[in-house]
Amino acid sequence: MKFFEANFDGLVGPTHNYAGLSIGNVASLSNAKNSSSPRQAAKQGLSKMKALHDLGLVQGVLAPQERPDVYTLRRLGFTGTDAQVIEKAAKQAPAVFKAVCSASSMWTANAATISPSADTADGKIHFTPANLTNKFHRSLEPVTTGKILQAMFRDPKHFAHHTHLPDNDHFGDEGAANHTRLCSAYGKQGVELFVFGRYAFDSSKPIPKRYPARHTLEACEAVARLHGLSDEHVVYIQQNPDVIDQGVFHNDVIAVGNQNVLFYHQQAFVDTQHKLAELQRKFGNDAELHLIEVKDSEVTVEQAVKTYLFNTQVITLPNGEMAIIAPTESQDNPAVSAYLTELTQRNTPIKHVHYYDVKQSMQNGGGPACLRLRVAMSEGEKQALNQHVLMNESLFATLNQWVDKHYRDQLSEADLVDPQLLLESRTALDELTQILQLGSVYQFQQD
Ligand code: SUG
Repeated sequence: MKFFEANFDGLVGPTHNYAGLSIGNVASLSNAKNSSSPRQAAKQGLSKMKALHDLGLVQGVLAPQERPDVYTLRRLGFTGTDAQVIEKAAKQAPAVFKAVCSASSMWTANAATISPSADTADGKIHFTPANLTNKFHRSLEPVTTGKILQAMFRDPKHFAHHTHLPDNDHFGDEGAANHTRLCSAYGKQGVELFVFGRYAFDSSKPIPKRYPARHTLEACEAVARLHGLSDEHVVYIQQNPDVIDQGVFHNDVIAVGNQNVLFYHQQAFVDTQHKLAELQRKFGNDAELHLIEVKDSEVTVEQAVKTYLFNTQVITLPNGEMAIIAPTESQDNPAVSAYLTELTQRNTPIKHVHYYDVKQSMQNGGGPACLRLRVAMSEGEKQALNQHVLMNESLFATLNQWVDKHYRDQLSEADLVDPQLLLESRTALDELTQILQLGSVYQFQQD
């Protein structure tokens, strides 16, 4: 049977804006208050999806969420019509209001953790939406994320969905951004690598001093239990607290893996040698494991954070060779682009580099890898999922037209208060649920 990895990219929502909401995420803070282009952002994302489809990969679309989130504002005590709720919140609690306007669900690497059927005890693909407790604006995502994932992966014969972990910092879970699966082939049992920032119940362990560690070991262990993974095929690694303090707020800003390749920076982890030895042992000898370590002398952590060298997608092309999907920021930096060119000439499976412009997302700290959620699957599992979310020529054209029809070209902080934006967003999302045949996944569709 044929197995492969599919990527589901977040479609950027109509309220994409720069609000400086993510302490610890250098780009988010440094672009705060800049005006954004939701239309350009959505189109940049669609172009990357189409490019991966054209490279021969299975590519899907994950729908955005409804923003501004007036339901949360009502929970927080704002009353009246939707327009009044928005106006009062913007005036009385501007920071809260900005948070409920964020289009952050676009970074679907944080949507969930997914374990493919080859790894799970019951032979199903398991999904756990991430609770994203560390940032208020992101903690609003998991319920709708769960509904959208269930509308895409409906068949209970193949797909098992879990509720997100308890909403508390002790179980802070940032999803697949801190999870990598290594395997000799997509259909074979793999090793699932969970990376965490801190221990929730042990204060003797190291933690960052400046920026938050969003994800806990205990959250990783809970997801591994829920998914029915065997201890012999799981490795937990702590992220180096010093790199979190340098702006590495998720592990996918400093490491990325695919099949038998782990590409990471020398400073990414705590106890690196010991942990990689465990990984090598659990990976076994079915294939050569390529551990590609980037030294400080080649690329500094600062350069990696600026250029998102590691927030790249390492993908396997239909001919078996691997390609790196990198942002143009990596191409524009001479040291980083020279590194990538040289990497393709080495004796590793990575043979190509492709650069894409996702600047609208990058300015909020989201590179190519943040925009995608990976699901390793078989042809049979692919047939069981909602076919309307899969990218092809026709969906690409339809979604571009949909963006042109509904999205603003420019959005500033002041525009978020316009009650018309909520109506535009709802009209757009209602139409999108018909295009993608998701059913009623949004709260406004249930009112
Ligand atoms: O959670 N930025 C996101 C970026 C997520 C990137 N994802 C991965 N690395 N996988 C975050 O920090 C900024 C929103 C704002 O400031 O307007 C934001 O939420």
